[in-house]
Amino acid sequence: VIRLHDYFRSGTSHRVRIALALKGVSYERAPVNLAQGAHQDDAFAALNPQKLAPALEINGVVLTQSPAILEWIEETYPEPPLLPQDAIARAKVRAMVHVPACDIHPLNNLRVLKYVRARFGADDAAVQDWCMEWVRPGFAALETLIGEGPGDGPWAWGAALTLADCAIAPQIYAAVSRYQLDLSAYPRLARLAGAADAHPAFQAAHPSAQSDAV
Ligand SMILES: N[C@@H](CCC(=O)N[C@@H](CS)C(=O)NCC(=O)O)C(=O)O
Repeated sequence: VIRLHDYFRSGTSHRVRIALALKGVSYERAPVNLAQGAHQDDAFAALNPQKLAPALEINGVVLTQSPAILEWIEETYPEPPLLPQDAIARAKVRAMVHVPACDIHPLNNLRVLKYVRARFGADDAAVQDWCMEWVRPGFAALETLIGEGPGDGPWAWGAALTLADCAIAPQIYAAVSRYQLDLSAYPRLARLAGAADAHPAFQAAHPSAQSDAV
């Protein structure tokens, strides 16, 4: 049994749901309500000592860190491949995973936003500015990186769906839904988002399609 401990609105969880859906892997969900702090409970800490979603439980073994989980999914379910064959191309796709995973999302995470509110008195407008400060350069870099790839989209690595799309689509969704980011400055990301919206796996993985969505 594969059980995903996640939260509908969690971008890191969203990445994993997309990859599982693209590979056609069936799994159960065990939602963890991050808004209510359920990830701080002992029960969840026993799964992930970092107290962060997602955690993927496979017959009692628990995997954490969504990029590591994406790689496990790719290695365990090779079809359809979500990494190119060539080592340079793989490194470039992984770099596009890491832009949101290492350099955007961590700065916009719930605990960080709570801290800037509590420690520095940031109000809603300041929190939005804070988030956009990290989203904009990350998205601008992704535009360039996508443009340097095989081209002609609609995905980050040309016509091929890759792990990069699993990581980028949730970050776009978060920026647009939470902060009303206008994607017109990022035409390649807008095209990727459009392709994701039309794709059944991305639809199944979408936050609004989850049982705990509110
Ligand atoms: N690098 C980790 C980050 C996990 C993470 O920060 N998850 C968020 C949800 S998207 C979380 O649990 N946040 C809870 C908090 O900040 O208190 C991963 O990619 O899995």
